[in-house]
Amino acid sequence: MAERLSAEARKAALLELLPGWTDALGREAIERTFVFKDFNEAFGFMTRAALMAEKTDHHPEWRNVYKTVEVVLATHDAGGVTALDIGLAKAMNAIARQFGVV
Ligand code: H2B
Repeated sequence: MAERLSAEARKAALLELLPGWTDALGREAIERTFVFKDFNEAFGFMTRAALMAEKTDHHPEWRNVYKTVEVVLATHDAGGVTALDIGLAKAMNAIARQFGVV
């Protein structure tokens, strides 16, 4: 199983995920809100991210309202943030960039 990152390791990893990802308030998780041009692009992002999540067997908590996608990442099995979350966050940033969201 992937190892839970310490608060310091999490902060260091978050620096590589700027702009956008922050420590979630009140729980051990990281979060980012993505805002796309419209629903079509938001859902396109979610579709690609979902395929990535399935491939890696690591899944986001997320909420979509029209063109906004709120994402929270944590490793439930580990009770915190692991390298799997950092990897998925990086992949999501790359997918969002394909839709022009930096
Ligand atoms: N996703 C996330 N975010 N955390 C997990 O601990 C997790 C997961 N566990 N996806 C996986 C699935 C596990 O339940 C399966 C059985 O591999």
